[in-house]
Amino acid sequence: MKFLNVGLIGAGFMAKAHSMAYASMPMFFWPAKLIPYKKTIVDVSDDLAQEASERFGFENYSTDWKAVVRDPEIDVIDIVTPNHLHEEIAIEAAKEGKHIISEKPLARNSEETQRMLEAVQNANVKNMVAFNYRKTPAVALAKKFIDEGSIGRILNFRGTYLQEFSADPNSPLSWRFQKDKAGSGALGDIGTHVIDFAHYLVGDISHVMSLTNTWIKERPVQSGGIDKLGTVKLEDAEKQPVDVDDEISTLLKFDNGAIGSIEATRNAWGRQNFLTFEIHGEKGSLYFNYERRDELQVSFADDPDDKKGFKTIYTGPAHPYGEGLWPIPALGIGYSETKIIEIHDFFKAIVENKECSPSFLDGHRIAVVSDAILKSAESESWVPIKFQ
Ligand code: NAI
Ligand code: 4PW
Repeated sequence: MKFLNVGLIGAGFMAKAHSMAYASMPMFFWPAKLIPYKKTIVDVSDDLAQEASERFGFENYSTDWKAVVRDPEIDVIDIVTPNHLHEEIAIEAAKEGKHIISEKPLARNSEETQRMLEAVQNANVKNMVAFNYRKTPAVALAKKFIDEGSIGRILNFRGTYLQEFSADPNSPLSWRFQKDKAGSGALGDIGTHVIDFAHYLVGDISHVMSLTNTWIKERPVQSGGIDKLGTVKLEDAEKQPVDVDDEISTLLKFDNGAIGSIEATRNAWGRQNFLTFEIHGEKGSLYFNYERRDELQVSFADDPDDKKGFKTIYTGPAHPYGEGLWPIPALGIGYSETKIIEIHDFFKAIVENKECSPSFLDGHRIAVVSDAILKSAESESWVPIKFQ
């Protein structure tokens, strides 16, 4: 049995999700040629790091990510810090020859992601960016149908990511609402997941024409600490200006001629994790909503006239990743399963010496599109996407 030692940098929300995935991956996908071992977890204070090591099951803890990146016993660096730290940690980890998985967005902007990409390419280490929603079996099934030609040439992609967690003006000015830490607002935080869907399912975006808005101009400051995603309100704290977008809306043109749109907001009362796509092709349509993530809705042009309309496929053993998940469709795919599949695919790429999907290159391309969306909103014009 071979183990790879993981150094996890950051001990908040995503540390919980990734630690569960490391523990569960071999229970779902067996036999496993490589098994993750939770070696060292890092956070900013001894108390936080020690508590996290006990809670998430790591052998060691540290407050010095540089020492962990340099530790010869560590094989994999997993970056689950706020976005402004991704670049430096990834570049140092690549120099040390570690395989790297980084949370999304890959970094704050495409200049940072370009440098990260060059670092992993120069070091020839495996690299994955954690756009986990594409690992949902129903999304992977949509990809399979598209690749098999089941809906023909794609005409239109319509994607949304709508949440309500920051609709309340007393929802704090945490790191997710600060440009120097996050890079952008709803765009980088959630819009990038939809850009990932668009690239994965349709192809490269060639042009964007976008609008952005910051509806809530100031918020009560949260100094440090994990972002509680709006679950805690700070009514009496000092307020400071918000310098990121609350909402983006963009039209798209794709290299292959398809057109489409993306909307993302964290200010939509009633919407929780409303991550959707609807794709129309010449021979059929597909619809997915993460709030009903066991399901893919499909409609095919050659369905008999009296049976036309969307039908629901509940993903299970017959579908992507079905061999490792639950034995009956609709028993329930959860957020954890998307992360377990992500870690499974990351380790499989290491074992088989193949490219990860999505890789840092994918994360960089998403950052280029994100930068273009901001530029388009500012210039009120179509902006072409230029990958370097
Ligand atoms: P969080 O606020 O819950 O936790 C971040 C942790 O990083 C905190 O414990 C903080 O103390 C620690 N940290 C800050 N500076 C550090 C340093 N220098 N060294 C070590 N630790 C440090 O944040 P969350 O929600 O876990 O987000 C982390 C990353 O994951 C972000 O890039 C975010 O965009 C991404 N994310 C991805 C999700 C997905 O669905 N793929 C979901 C949520 C977050
Ligand atoms: O990436 C996204 C986030 O940062 C997530 O998938 C959901 O929205 C959960 O946290 C935020």
